[in-house]
Amino acid sequence: MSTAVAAVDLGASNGRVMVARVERDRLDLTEVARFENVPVRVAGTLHWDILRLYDGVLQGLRAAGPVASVGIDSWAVDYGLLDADGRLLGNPVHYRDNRTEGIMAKVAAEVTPAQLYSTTGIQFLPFNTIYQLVAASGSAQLAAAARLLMIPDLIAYWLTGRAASEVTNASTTQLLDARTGDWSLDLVGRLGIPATLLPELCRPGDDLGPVLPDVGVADGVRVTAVGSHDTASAVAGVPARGDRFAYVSCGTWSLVGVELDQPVLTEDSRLANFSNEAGVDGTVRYLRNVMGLWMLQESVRTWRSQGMNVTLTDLLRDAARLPAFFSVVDPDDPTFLPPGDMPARIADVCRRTGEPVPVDPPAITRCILDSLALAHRRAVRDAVRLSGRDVDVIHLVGGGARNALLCQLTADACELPVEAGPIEAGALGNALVQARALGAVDRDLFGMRALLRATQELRRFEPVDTAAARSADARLRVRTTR
Ligand code: LFR
Repeated sequence: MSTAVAAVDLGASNGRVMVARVERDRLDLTEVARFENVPVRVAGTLHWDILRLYDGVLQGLRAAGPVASVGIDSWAVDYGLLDADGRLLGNPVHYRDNRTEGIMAKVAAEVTPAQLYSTTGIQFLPFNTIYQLVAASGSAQLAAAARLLMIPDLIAYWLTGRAASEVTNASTTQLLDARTGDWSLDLVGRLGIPATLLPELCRPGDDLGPVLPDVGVADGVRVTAVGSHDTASAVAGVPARGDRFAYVSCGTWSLVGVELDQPVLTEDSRLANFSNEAGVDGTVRYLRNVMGLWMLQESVRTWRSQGMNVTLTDLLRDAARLPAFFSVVDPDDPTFLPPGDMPARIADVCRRTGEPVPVDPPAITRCILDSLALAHRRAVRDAVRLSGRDVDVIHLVGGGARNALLCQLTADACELPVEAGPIEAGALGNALVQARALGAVDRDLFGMRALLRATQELRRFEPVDTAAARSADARLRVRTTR
């Protein structure tokens, strides 16, 4: 008898509902719905169209057929605010909105970066929830708010009426104490964030209750908390053999790191801007955000808006024919974060750092992929150095696993084999946590990973040409003084 569960996986560019059928030794995944996620700028602020996304989820759940449970994961850091009646106060703001500009410095004046890091262990990214809340302080909306719910928690709340904050995603707020795993009330108090906004925490595997009858999806379906941060589900979905692995969860972002039992809260770790995000089963996702395929997605969007008829297949084919590591940028340059003309920004950065300026779409594509591979190298090496965890292999999961050129370049740059896949690691990690909570599989994280290895298609890339990457890395370090 197999158990069917629905995994809702919301990404920055689209949302998916997948149905997984799980047995002791079997696991298959079918996509039942896919819908666009198109942010909307309203009165100068970039928002998520959350009701459209919720509707996509509902349609997907209706198309899913009978399932025992639903689990929801999405990107991190963003939230909706509810009033005292539980009504949503406006559309959630997109983390790429510029309202958080300059806020990190403002927070640093209240709580030093060293204090903030030793409490939370979270990477300093300008869009973390903590900065979004400080940016919103004094607003009528925040004053009227009774509750804050992260995106997946908000969807779960609409489905069940239960307001809880799942811990893997809660850790990305930069308001959680990395040692206790609870909200840091001290931090919250010092920044003037009302502690009453923060819901009780729940964990992957917790039952959140049945879907409410008036939601209009099949009766009796339960909502189960999963690693509701998509990266937490993706890391749970990494088909690793033991613990000597690094991962690159590669989509809009590349999340690069290792899995640990304990956080690394050292000064060196802070300076390297590494995060200790909460993982499934009490693990620590020790990782750094690398700008990721966003740079390519946004370039493609720019070219199309300029009337160019580009396709990803052609770009990747043409880019693969160009010389490796000829022109590289640091993808972590904050200039690449907001939406807008990406090719122009890449050209500017190249001019600034003395790199050859890539002019046409294939050359720019090549520059992006080479630059990402080098950033993967830096992050893997830093993760190993700072955590003391040795690695023999890199698991590259998520949509980026489709991109053979990026996988090969990552193997070359990291001087390690890359095992690519599953593409749907996030949905698989989401589904396995549900299946386990329902008793359909009886496996720890390593057992779940063995099931993934046995059932999912993986591709292996051995490092071939490592010299070009090494010299480009050395060049970039000098040019960007990283
Ligand atoms: C990936 C991701 C990253 C997070 C970024 C913004 O989809 O969740 O882990 O840093 O989106 O939320």
